[in-house]
Amino acid sequence: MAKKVAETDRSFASGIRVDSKLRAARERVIEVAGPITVYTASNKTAIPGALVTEDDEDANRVKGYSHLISQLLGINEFPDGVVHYGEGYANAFFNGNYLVFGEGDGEVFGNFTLSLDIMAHEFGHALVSLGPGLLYSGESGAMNEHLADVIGISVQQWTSQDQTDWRIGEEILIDGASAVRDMLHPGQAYDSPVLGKDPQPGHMEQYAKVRHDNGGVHINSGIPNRAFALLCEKTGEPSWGRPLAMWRRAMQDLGPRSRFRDLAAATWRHSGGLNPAVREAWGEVGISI
Ligand code: ASN
Ligand code: ZN
Repeated sequence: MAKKVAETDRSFASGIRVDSKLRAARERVIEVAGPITVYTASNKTAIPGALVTEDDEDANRVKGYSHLISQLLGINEFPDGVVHYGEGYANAFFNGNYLVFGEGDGEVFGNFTLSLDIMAHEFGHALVSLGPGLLYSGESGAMNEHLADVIGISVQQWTSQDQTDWRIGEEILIDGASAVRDMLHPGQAYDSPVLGKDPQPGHMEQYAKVRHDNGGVHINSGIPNRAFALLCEKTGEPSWGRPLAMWRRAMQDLGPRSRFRDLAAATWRHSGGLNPAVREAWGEVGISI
């Protein structure tokens, strides 16, 4: 039943109904193995490596998270996962086929399987590559990053039923204070001697013209991220309800070289009764529709 609710497209428009069965499913997350098949790279970098054993904690978290992600998004097929990638590897990524997780360096970053929104973010990259195929550089790359964050935060907020937490990846930062990104307050996810200061802008006037990071894909994603968060804040709509539905539909209108303004226009076309708020949210980050 819960699965059916999540699978119908209508439910995205009306917001996911959270029935008690679904709530119970979330509480059992660690025990419920979702649709993913998980391998271990055994601290090497060959992908995928070998199938995990049942007592692999990292794999079991990833399996549980795949259940949540597939429930909210109504997805039956899932890319395979790889855990224990590399030695002290402080990142996670989607390589076009596999969702890959490092264990972290143990000093700044903990294990990358600890964060549901990071995993949902990587899964978001899989959706983007199957869908609009946004090129991973410059503005289209930043939009690729943004869409992955939208998927990440929506799964996270739906799971916790907490619409106030806009931070991505706080679970993997060992200092207990920082996060990888803050969608509502780009530029405020971290500020420390080890990490430096979060470079994300939240307005087109601060768009970073840089060469590194594929032309700032993890930097300029702050701009549309803030528009998405502002829309949810202004309307009181939970991210995982109508805003997520709009963004998923808008994604279908995009192509490899789309720009922020193309996404803004597409979300406006799919915004139904929320269109004044959509225009306002994009306007606040310097993108007029
Ligand atoms: N964790 C990063 C991401 O998914 C990895 C990368 O830079 N591709 O965005
Ligand atoms: Zn990413």
